[in-house]
Amino acid sequence: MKPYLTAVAALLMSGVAHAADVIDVHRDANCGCCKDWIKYLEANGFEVRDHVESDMPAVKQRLGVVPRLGSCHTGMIDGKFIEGHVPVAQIRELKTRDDLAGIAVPGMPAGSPGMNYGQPHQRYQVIALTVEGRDQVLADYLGSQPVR
Ligand SMILES: [Cu+2]
Repeated sequence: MKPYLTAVAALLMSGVAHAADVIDVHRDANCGCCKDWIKYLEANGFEVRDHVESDMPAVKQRLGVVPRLGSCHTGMIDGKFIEGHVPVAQIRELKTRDDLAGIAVPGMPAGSPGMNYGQPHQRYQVIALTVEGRDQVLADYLGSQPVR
């Protein structure tokens, strides 16, 4: 390969390697923990497009979040939802799973990413919704730590 072609190829490949994954986050204007989750995503290399909404229940319904999995904000990546304070490990897993419609941490458990306000950490699960509409447990956490 000619030197300049090698340089172009290297440039293209570095562009691919560094392209950040984009997450669209829908949230209410007054949600502080939603903003803290956005900061957490950005600190972990995701690019966030922030959408302030006036009717989150309507947004959730439109994006396919079933009420039993509901939390505060709703993220979207590659057409799949990320509901609530989901850790990045499961967001990366979601990207590889075309059998899933989305993932969720229902409620707002203390100690989950973006929910660190000094309360004792709670146990919680990351739950996936399959495209067939079934729940599937992806992970168990205590605060920011996986539990097995
Ligand atoms: Cu929250």
